[in-house]
Amino acid sequence: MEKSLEVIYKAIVEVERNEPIPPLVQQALDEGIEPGRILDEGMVAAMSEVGRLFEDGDYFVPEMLVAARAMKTGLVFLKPYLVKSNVQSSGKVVAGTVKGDLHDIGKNLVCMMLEGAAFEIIDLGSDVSPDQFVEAVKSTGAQVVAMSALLTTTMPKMKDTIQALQTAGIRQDVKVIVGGAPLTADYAQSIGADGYAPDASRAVASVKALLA
Ligand code: B1M
Repeated sequence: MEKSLEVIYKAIVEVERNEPIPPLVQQALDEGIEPGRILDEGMVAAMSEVGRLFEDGDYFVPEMLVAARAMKTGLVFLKPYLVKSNVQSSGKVVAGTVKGDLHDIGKNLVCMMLEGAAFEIIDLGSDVSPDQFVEAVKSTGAQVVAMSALLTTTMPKMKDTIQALQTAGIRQDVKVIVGGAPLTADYAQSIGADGYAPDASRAVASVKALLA
């Protein structure tokens, strides 16, 4: 791995250093490293390591928070390089992390990638209730609902949201795509979602396929 990617990785994992990420990202870009590699090998890999350290009891919530904040500043900086501007909208997507779940980095990444593919994003944020998803679809006429969950305990909220769309009589008007670390394609199918993607770039491919 190039030195500058390693530096980004370490700056996120070694939270006590509190090192600003954007200048490090700029350095990697200046060296000609592709934005996608900076994201995957520098930033996303670092968050996985933070997760492992948390699992092992070496890190606690405060460390995860510092790492998440660092990752977010890096993502905001990298966004213009990941998102190409397009003119014509490919469709509207209502996106959010489900009720009870505050993890929004993966969801933000999915939103960014969709934006880059010319989708109009209505980002409801995190901790989004089934009713909020329903209201957003009604008020925007979105064709897609994109839900993220990072906790095994909040995954069932995806099913509740699909049920709420059904109850509101608008389930047939939208395609539902789900994702997040604990999810699988089988789980997505079992709750009646139309699509599943393991990462942000495949989320774009999946949404495009669903609307084709
Ligand atoms: Co929490 N957390 N966390 N956390 N956290 C995990 C998820 C955990 C796996 C850590 C661990 O134990 N190893 C664990 C969940 C265990 C489980 O449920 N089985 C966990 C826990 C337990 C918790 C708390 C309960 C801890 C506590 O309080 N005791 C708590 C819950 C709070 C809540 O939500 N109610 C909690 C809190 C937090 C912080 C707030 C501190 C922070 C989140 C900050 C934020 O997001 N704003 C945090 C973090 C940072 C993590 C880890 C370390 C990193 C998550 C992340 O951002 N990854 C995480 C460990 C891990 O995942 N390895 C962990 C990077 C991101 C790019 O990946 O989100 O997976 P990810 O997104 C991917 C794919 O999943 C996919 O695309 C992205 C990549 O391209 N994807 C989609 C995501 N959404 C998609 C939607 C799609 C398609 C693809 O279509 C719509």
